[in-house]
Amino acid sequence: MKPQVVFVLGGPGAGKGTQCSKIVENYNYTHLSAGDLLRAERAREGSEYGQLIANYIKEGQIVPVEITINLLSKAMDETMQEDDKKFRFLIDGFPRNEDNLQGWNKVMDGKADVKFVLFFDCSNEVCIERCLDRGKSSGRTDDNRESLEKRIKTYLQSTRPIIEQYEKQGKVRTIDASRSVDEVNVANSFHCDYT
Ligand code: UP5
Ligand code: MG
Repeated sequence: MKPQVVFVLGGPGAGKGTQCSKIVENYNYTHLSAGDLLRAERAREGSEYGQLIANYIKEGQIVPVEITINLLSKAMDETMQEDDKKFRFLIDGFPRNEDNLQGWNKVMDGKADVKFVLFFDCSNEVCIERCLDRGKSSGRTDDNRESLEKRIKTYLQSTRPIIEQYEKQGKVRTIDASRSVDEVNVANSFHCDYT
């Protein structure tokens, strides 16, 4: 079975990871966060990309796609090898720019279907507040005001145009992400796939 993919996009701290965990509880999807995979690779002993990834993340820049796509496709392969019924994926935080999108198309074209993009729509102010609040305990090197300004800038300059491209194809399902964790309602976006 070909992997069926939902891209999950939105600003830093919009709640992508939080809501993906809830989706996984209710629907048969596997959550793959590109950011989490990159952070794990950064921490992996002997990784040739550890320092590069660390620098990009702190600067709010987007890691070259060759690195990210390798991690994503490996994670998808491993999941499907373990259980061939696990072919639905939430790919969280990717594709973030044109380089990401082209890299995905080059490697995954014909091998995976992108069903839609789940877009977590949230103001920059709310995004920044959430990340600063999380920064008190997260230990993330990019949950500080300086990195956050860069992350927001990268999001507006590079990621929004990708969302707009998918919008033109009618593939975006928008979620109001500014509400509380329990009020953010992703159910409608998924129910229509199961009817
Ligand atoms: N929270 C969540 N929902 C809330 C709600 N409704 N109301 C109130 N609070 C809410 O949530 C963030 C915080 O807000 C948490 O404390 C949560 O409890 C609270 P979370 O669910 O973690 O939000 P999320 O959107 O996942 O935020 P995250 O910080 O993960 O978003 P980013 O997109 O910035 O981070 P990511 O990990 O995807 O990427 C980090 C960096 O990695 C990038 O900046 C980039 O440098 C690099 N990267 C790449 O280079 N390439 C990639 O493909 C991916 C990442
Ligand atoms: Mg996240």
